[in-house]
Amino acid sequence: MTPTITAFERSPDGGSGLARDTRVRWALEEVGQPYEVRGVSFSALKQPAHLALHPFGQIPTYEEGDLALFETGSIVFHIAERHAGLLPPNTEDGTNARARAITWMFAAVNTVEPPILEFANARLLESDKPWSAERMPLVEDRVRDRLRQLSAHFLARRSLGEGGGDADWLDGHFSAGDLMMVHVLQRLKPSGILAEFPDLAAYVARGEARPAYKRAFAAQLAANTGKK
Ligand SMILES: N[C@@H](CCC(=O)N[C@@H](CS)C(=O)NCC(=O)O)C(=O)O
Repeated sequence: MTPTITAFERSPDGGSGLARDTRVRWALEEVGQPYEVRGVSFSALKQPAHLALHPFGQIPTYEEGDLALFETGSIVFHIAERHAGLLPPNTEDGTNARARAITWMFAAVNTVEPPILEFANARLLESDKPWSAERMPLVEDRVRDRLRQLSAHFLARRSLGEGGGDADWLDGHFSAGDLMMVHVLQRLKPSGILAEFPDLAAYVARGEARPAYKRAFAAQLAANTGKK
C-alpha cells in the first residue's frame, strides 16, 4: 500500500529542505518506497481533521492503511523497520549495530536537535528582544558544545581506523541515524556555525550527495515552486 505523508502546502523556506517532511521523503527514497503527499495549509494544521492525525498540529504525518503516525523519529524508524536499507539487519551479526544506529536516531532528535532549535528560534523569533544580544552567545555555545562532541566522535572513529579508515558515517554504513543527524545539522548551515566544523560540514555534504536525498529535495522543491 502506498503511504501518504503530509507536508506544508507552502513551506516557509520555499521547499529548500528544512521542513521535516524532508526526513520522511528521504527515508522513503532510500528504501525505494513510492509515496503520496498531501499539502496542508497553516490554518488546516490546527483543525480537527489534522489534529486527529497529529495532536500537536504539525507536519509531517504518515498514513498507511489503518496506521497513522506522527513524529519524524517514529516515522523514519517505522520505514526502516519495514524495509531494508536504513538499519543493519536483525541477525546475530547485525543486532548490536542495529541498536547503535537506533541510538543515533534518538541522539539526533533528543540531544543534538534541541539546542539547534533553540538557536534557530533565538535568531528568527527573538532577535528584536532587548535581551537577545546578551543571550545569543550562550545559545550559540550550547550548539558548539554539541558539534564539538559530535566532531570528536568522528575523530575517534577515524583514529581507530573504523569505517575503513575514513569513518564517513556515525557507525559503519549509512543508516537512519545518519539520515536524522544530517537533517538536524542542516538547519545550522545559514548561520555559519556548521562551517566552523569542516568535518561535520563534509558529513552533511555526504548526506546531501546521496541520490535518495537529491530526489527527496527535488520533490519538496517542486511541490513548493510548481517546477519539476
Ligand atoms: N518533533 C516533531 C517536530 C515537527 C515540527 O516541528 N514540524 C514543523 C514543520 S518542520 C511544523 O509543523 N510547524 C508548524 C507548527 O508547529 O505549527 C517531528 O520531528 O516530527
